[in-house]
Amino acid sequence: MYSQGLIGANTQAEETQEFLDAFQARIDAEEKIEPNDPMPEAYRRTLVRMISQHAHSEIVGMLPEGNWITRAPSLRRKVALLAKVQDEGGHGLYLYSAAETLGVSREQLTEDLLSGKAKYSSIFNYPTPTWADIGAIGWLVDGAAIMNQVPLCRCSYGPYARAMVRVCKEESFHQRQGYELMKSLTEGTPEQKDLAQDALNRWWWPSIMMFGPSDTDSLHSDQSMAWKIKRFSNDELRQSFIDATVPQAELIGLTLPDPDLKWNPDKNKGKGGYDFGPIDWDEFWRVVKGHGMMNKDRLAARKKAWDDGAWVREAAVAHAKKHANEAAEAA
Ligand code: BYC
Repeated sequence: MYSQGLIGANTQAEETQEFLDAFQARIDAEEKIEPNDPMPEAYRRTLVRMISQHAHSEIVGMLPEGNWITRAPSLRRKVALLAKVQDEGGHGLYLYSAAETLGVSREQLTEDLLSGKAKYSSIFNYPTPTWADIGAIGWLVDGAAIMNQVPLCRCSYGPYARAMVRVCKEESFHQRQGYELMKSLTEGTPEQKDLAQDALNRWWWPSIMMFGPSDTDSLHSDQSMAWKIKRFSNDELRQSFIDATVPQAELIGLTLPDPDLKWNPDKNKGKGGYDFGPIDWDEFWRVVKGHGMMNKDRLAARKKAWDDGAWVREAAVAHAKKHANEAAEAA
């Protein structure tokens, strides 16, 4: 999508009040900011943080589902799961390319992930012990991702916004395959229905946490919304996700593991919405800080893939150099 040739493009500007006001005016006029445009350093850093965190999440997100490819219960399920996991890999590559347009190399982004400096979504630090987890991830995790990412198609930074369009279309397919899988389990034997309920019990709260800390504790939301990187706050998106998902659970006869869940007709400016129970923010921060069930395994898998792939990167560079030399000699 983009070439590494953009790395090093000088987008820095002297951040006078006049420059900052003119930049904000472009944002307010809904103009897209493009890679070579001058931008405040904090805007660039926010995007590198967010896009790289998103890219890492897509790639790490291949691991919990990849765990089940060899054990999918039918050819149809295997093909769908393979396609989904492959899509996530593609999303990661799009997003790394979008981050590279901000002047940071993929090597640097990977180093930041492996050293723990960069984050990836908390949700991928939970294990997938049963086949029903594949349904729960598609339905809930991809469902939450769509809720968060559709507004990102209108993000002020052009490359991120454009990458999101295709990503959201694919996430929509992922969400449907997950929900259809859960529906099939609920229509099966009592044991299969129990598997689906158990997976929902384990994935519901972590999915709710994916949207990030509550608005009162969110560090970056205000500035990111002023820059139109984010269009809705973490709590607004979380509420929309809950409101959309509760009827889906009811339709397939599953119970959400929250005794406080209750329709409130006065919520959402009178449109109605669900009240829900307290979120365990201690658990969220524990997982984000590296102490979830699978954090160590996930990073170890990424490190192994990076180390094992060193020869491929070296060969690609050698091949490119050889061709560049041949082209120079022919000229
Ligand atoms: N996990 O100020 P806040 C997918 C961090 S992939 C970990 O509200 P912001 C999929 C946050 O980074 C889904 N950390 O931050 C793939 C910040 O710490 P730092 C990934 C989290 O950026 C495969 C601190 O908490 N989606 O869908 O304004 C298969 C304070 O938060 C989390 C994206 O990345 C978390 N859940 O808002 C299936 C979407 N939440 O960085 C599916 C793009 C917060 O200051 N990202 N933190 O150290 C976003 O929309 C926003 O970055 C967030 C957070 C809503 C996630």
